[in-house]
Amino acid sequence: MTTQLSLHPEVASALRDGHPVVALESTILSHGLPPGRNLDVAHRLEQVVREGGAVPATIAVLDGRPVIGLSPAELERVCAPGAGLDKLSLRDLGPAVGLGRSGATTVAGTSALAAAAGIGVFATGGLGGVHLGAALSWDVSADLGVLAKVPTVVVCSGVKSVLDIAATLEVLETNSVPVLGYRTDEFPAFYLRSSGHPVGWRVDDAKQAAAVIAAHRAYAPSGVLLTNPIPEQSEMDKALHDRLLEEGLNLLRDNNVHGSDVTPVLLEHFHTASGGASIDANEALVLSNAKLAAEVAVALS
Ligand code: PSU
Ligand code: MN
Repeated sequence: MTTQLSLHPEVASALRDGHPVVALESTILSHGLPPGRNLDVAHRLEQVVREGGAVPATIAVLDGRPVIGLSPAELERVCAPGAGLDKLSLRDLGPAVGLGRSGATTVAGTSALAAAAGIGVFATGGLGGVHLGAALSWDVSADLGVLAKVPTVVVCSGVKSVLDIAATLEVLETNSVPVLGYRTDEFPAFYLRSSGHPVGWRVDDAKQAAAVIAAHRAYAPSGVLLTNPIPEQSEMDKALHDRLLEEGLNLLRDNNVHGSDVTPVLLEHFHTASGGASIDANEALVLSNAKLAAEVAVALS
């Protein structure tokens, strides 16, 4: 058993030379998107990061090895139908590595491994947050607590509207995580551009974002949330979105879905019940986030 990170040679040399690197997560591939579509998205994400002038590092744990920068064969393995990978938050990394298991990393797991590798910028789709009814269920994603402790910039499209957005923003404030809106004054709601909740600060280009991030790092140990609304032409129809959300919440309740299954079950309902429209939206927003993350990584380097 080794706890050492397994860095892709290209990622290792980029980090050594101070070239920009962007981390990408694997849970969105294994648990968030259907097989068939996920591998295509995985490739396009890496391509967008390269076109932006940075080196992509998709992160997962394979056979007990924390891999920073999956090879093409490893990407295929993570995206394979029936890959049966566990969903690894930060607390699961020790067990997965210690027991030689394989799993896809969430925002929490990916942020921690990226920081350990010296990668400061990470792109994903949606951050985990405070679930509706959390006052009773205590279901608050570890993503929030991890952002409080690791200095990673997470570029995302906010959190899904299935979460309690107001409460999520409160927890981010408690944890001293600045929330930046990229060309917006409102916190984005994943499939929709706006949530009605204001962000603390707005930045209008990658240079401004980098200046804020560099200054934040001088004073605080926490990460930064850079929120980027889904591109206008890809935004979901609001009425369809609201209907799927209500159905999805009923589905969770009727089937007694809890814990780490909540997010994947809900996403799956959106994907099937929208006839794939939500997959197109998901893909568009995560690609847009990867592009922005590369710009920010370049501006920071
Ligand atoms: N939001 C999405 N798609 C996803 C996730 C979130 O729209 O795939 C994944 C991310 O990996 C995130 C995790 O870190 O779900 C949050 O899970 P939980 O709420 O169980 O902490
Ligand atoms: Mn949870």
